[in-house]
Amino acid sequence: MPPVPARSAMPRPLVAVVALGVAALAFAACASGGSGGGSGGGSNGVSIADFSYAPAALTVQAGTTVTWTNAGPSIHTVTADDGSFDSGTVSSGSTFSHTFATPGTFTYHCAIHDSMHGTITVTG
Ligand SMILES: [Cu+2]
Repeated sequence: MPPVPARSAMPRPLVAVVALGVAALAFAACASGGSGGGSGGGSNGVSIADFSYAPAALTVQAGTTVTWTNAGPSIHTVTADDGSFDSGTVSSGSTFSHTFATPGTFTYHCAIHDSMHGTITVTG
């Protein structure tokens, strides 16, 4: 009667839930891996708003062009700490792009606001 089928049916939904979870994780891993490794253009951006860079730390592959977009009302700069690149003034709504040809860690700051710092890590 009912007791036996009901008990044997219990594990199936649990297995399904676990399978869905694993599938979701696998999908997420594939998605992030795909956007990071493949096309190499267009998807590497840093937003400047509210006196900070977002994300403050970004990792890209060598040869990637990173574009900063000033999404706030104030003017900012994207200035390498070592002077290897400098946007000059980036006004509200404007962008600055720089191509990172060689691997390394590149720290930068806003020349106008001392508290604004960011890092681009370039992998080979
Ligand atoms: Cu600034």
